[in-house]
Amino acid sequence: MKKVLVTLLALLVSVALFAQGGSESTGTTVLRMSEVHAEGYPTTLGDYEFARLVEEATNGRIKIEVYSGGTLYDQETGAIEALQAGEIAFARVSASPVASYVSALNTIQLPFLYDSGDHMWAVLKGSVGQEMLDAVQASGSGLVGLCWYDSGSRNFYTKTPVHTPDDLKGLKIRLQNNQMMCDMAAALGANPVTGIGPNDIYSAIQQGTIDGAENNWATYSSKGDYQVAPYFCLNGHTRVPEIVLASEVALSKLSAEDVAIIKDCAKKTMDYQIAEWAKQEEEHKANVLAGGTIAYYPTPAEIKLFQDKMDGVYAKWAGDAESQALIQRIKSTKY
Ligand code: BDP
Repeated sequence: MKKVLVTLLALLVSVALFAQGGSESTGTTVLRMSEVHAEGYPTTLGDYEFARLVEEATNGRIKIEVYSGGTLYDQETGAIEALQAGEIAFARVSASPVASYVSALNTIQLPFLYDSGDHMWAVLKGSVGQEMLDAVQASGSGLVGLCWYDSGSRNFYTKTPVHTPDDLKGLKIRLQNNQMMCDMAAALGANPVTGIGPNDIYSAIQQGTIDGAENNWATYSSKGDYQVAPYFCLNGHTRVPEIVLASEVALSKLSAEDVAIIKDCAKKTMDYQIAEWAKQEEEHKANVLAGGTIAYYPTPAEIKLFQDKMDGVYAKWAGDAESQALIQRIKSTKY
């Protein structure tokens, strides 16, 4: 009788494990992914879609756990270093801080480089986009570039109105951890401040550590920053794509087939994320405008005032022949 009970119990346990989609004997691998945005944000939705596709394509052998809201790393540089050390397997970050590790990425996020979102996507979905992902892997940084996500254009938001670069003079503006972006803000007359994670901008503005920051509609809205910096100047100084990164150390522990599945699944989530972005950008715009944001659309002449100050940035960061050739390819990309 005892023997029958034990056998029955063992059977029940194995059925339960099977229902969960994995057990030690089937070798489920759980991989962690870091994300600074909240649940429901377009990038976070992209992360979950990536996790879903990988789990489906590996019949549950690989599970990706998404840690949103910066719960693992509240600064993207922290997530990038964790990828390099193999502490986590994936992170969805902005391409901006990645350029500090893979300098080639600065060229594709130079100020006023693209005519529009369509232009940027024609570039990123074409040969340049793939070459840049390859450049991440070839850089020796320990990072592997999987795919691009949308993040619209970046604009200044402040406690006082900004219409032209003159209005930025002397303002302490939070920038992402990227020297080229700091040079851009300094060229416009602002005092760049780094080291503040995207979830801490609100309190930094409130406490007066900074006078403003720069970002897209969705981040400005979802982080609540519009409540403390109501002036949003749509100067569109950059288009910085998001990038899904993998850790070279983590991938080295998987089979070549599984790495290929992961790369393929990441690419398959791009159109989904881009569509979510487009939808939510409008919703976030409506949200902040209803919440008291004073949006200012600079005239073409005013935009030119911003653009004209970028010569030094281009000379320092894209003066070499390689960057010049890449800029040429980007400028001549049809869309
Ligand atoms: C947002 C990006 C996020 C960055 C943030 C920032 O989606 O990845 O961390 O900007 O400015 O647009 O730090």
